[in-house]
Amino acid sequence: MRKAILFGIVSALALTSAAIAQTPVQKLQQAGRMSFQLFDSQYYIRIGDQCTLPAAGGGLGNQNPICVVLSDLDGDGDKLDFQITINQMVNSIQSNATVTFYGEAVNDNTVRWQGSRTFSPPECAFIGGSVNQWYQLNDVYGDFTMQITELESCQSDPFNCSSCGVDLRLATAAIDPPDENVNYLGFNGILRLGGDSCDTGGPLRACARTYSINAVAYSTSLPSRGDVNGDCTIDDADLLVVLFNFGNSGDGDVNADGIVDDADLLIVLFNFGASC
Ligand SMILES: [Ca+2]
Ligand SMILES: [Ca+2]
Ligand SMILES: [Ca+2]
Ligand SMILES: [Ca+2]
Repeated sequence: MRKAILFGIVSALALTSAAIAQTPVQKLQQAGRMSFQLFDSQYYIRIGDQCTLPAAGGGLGNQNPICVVLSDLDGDGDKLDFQITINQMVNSIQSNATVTFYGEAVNDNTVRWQGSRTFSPPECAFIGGSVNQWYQLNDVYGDFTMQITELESCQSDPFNCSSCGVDLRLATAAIDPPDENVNYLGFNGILRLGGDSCDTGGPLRACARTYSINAVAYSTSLPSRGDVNGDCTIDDADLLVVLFNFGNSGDGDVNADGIVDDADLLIVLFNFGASC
């Protein structure tokens, strides 16, 4: 009997260390959200049939922060995909058409997001700011990689997406000198110069890209540590969810292995009382 109890404790401890060894990418997936902002980044606009003639360039300016929901939109098992509008990508483009970005873990703390969409017929959007023209948008695309750092302490969410704090920070790498083919978002289409709609004005093939983008995001490790009900604290309410769903899947599956079991229970117990 004593031997059995001892064995139980030892295996529970082994299970605990195995169960809590989640990577930053796994923690992000369990959080299921991130607060994201694109800061001032280089851009160019090129014109002509092949979009080879430089027409404009400089700094894009800081874009508004956005609250991104992460889920598994392509069913590959990675809860790293998100959908945003073109206007959320670049605020001067007045289109609510959506683009889906699919995330892939490059390693334990790095995620690469790629997305593209072709519009047929073209998406008609007014571009404000220095462009100030109607635009027939044919393609939108993006490819960027962010690295996750675990913060030493909990901070309030700088972008105000959640009342819970954040302890994961994501950032694109600084690319110096800027490289057009690293970490970019782009738009290809036809400007209608001087027009008052997408059907009037002089058509001009124009391609825009912002590159070596400076993007920062925040998320939280709390759900991966046992905050099942999302109230920013790991306590008896979370424990009850795990116990209530024991043996099932879904709510209470803290380590996202498809089943609510003693591994999840141990994670909650191990982090009991933590909050952020
Ligand atoms: Ca996925
Ligand atoms: Ca994926
Ligand atoms: Ca909780
Ligand atoms: Ca589990």
